Amino acid sequence: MKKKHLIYLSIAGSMALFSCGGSGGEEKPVEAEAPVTDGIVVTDAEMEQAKAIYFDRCAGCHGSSRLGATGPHLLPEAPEGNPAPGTKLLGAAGLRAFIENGTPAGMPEWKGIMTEQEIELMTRFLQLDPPVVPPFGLTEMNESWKLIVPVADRPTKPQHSRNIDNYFGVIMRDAGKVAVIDGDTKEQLAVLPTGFAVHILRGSASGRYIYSVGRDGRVTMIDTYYDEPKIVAEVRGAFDARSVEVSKFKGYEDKYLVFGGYSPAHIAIMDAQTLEPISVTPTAGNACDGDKEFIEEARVAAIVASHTDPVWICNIKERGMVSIVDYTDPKAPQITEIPTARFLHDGGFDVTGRYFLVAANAANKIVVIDVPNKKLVEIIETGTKPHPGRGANIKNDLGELWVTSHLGENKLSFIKTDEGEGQWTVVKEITAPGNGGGALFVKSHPKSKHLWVDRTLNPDAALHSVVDVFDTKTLEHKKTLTMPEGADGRMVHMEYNKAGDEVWVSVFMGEKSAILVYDDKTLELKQMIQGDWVQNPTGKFNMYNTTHDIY
Ligand code: DHE
Repeated sequence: MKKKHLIYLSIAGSMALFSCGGSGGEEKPVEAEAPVTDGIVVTDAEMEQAKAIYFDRCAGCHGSSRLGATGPHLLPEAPEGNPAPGTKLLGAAGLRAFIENGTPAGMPEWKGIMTEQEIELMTRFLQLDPPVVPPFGLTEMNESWKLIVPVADRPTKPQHSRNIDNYFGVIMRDAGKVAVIDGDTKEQLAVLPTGFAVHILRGSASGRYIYSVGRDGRVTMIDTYYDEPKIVAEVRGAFDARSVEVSKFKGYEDKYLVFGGYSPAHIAIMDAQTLEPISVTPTAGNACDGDKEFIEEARVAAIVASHTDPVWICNIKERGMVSIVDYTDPKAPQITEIPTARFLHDGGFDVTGRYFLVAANAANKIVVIDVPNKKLVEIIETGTKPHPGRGANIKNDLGELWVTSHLGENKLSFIKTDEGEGQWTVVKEITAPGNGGGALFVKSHPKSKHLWVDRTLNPDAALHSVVDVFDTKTLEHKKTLTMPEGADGRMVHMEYNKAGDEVWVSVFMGEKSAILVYDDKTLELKQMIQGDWVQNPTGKFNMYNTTHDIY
């Protein structure tokens, strides 16, 4: 039996789920076929709810079209040659077991986060064919574009004497907001509505603007020259996205912005002063391991901007391609594709800024790219599902080392990046206290003697509510920092201040959200930032460190 459905690829439902305050961007109805399989009934209202839950909770790992990525496919019948069973074979009971308990390989347990009604609905929804994603291109982007303050009407110099370099942009994920905090005084300067579930922030090359990108594909541009930081432009680049960057090469500072779409999967270039869309390049194409497989859903994962060349490095997740995008002609960007490994996720530069290291987390590998020469250097086996964030650069007797944590096991891997014996190999592995993985991010700073790691997705509350600190010289474990009284939730994502003597950690997914500020020397808690505006904080981005890729 088939039934017509109006498909809204919107996030309105998921906003209700998260009790969001921000606006959700536009809805775009299209007619599409959404079959209802005999025996499994999903009403229209349930279909809308299930799509919103899937988009919000599942699409990141299993793909917008349920074709699989970091997680397996979730199609009713397994595609030929795919080892993961079809969802119809798993049935409601099998799907429920996965949803409720997660997996040791990194899928979180959703029991307690999703309600019983939501879990039950998903066990039905996932046995049906996935809904179709409507088109979204330059026309739709232009329609969504809002230039709130034209460049000529903006201040020509800061309206205040604060130290913008030490501003922190902090994502209040479930509120759909970004808070700007003065890192020197810890004063909250503004809490701005930026769209649903903002994922990351990046600083402009000049250090003036903050750009945010959300799961609703909205890019928001915040001007820090105002006494109270203010949104000056916004645009929607896709239905779903995770990454954004600006041009940083000399002569191109703050000129162009690149946006990576998850759904539809494309690279969009915009004017970095106004966010006016300039061009869109779909990322579909062949997989990295030959020309046998054409991949339509080729989502754009991490993006970094080279400081040494006029290029961005865009990572095409499902295809395992690292795309070097030359932005000198933004209307027709030259793209060099480097086949690497699947599925590319997150990464950062080595200490010199010449090499880019990215996790191919389904292959348990780290890929190294020589950016100026647009060449693959090495693909290094590290551990189960490496997840470095942007990684961390430290130095000790083993040399210059870039560090990654792992989602699927308790392991920190240290890759030697400087010349000499062992370059581009794992020269050391260590573990954190306790069992299992769940680490999402590592962080250090050139002025610090410490390496920090979280365990956010570990199922054990005793581990996901702490962060661990290691000595960068000896690589010995120094301290586990436990949840302070007055805060409750999981600890996630560390960020240094500009001076490199403070570390900010978020507490989210609990009863009492907080931003914890630690003294990096003593490892004592200096300050706990809370208030009704601190709602499930996730990523924190220091303006100077983010702009200059210091980690
Ligand atoms: Fe992230 C970075 C994708 C889940 C917090 N996340 C990234 C990047 C990608 C990505 C591609 C790299 C961006 C870049 O550098 O350009 N993240 C995804 C997902 O697809 C996934 C697995 C599921 C999803 O649906 O989003 C996912 N991420 C999460 C979370 O659950 C986190 C902890 C909280 C949240 O936002 O829901 C989370 N991701 C972050 C943060 C960064 C990030 C804080 C930036 C790290 C940095 O220091 O740059």
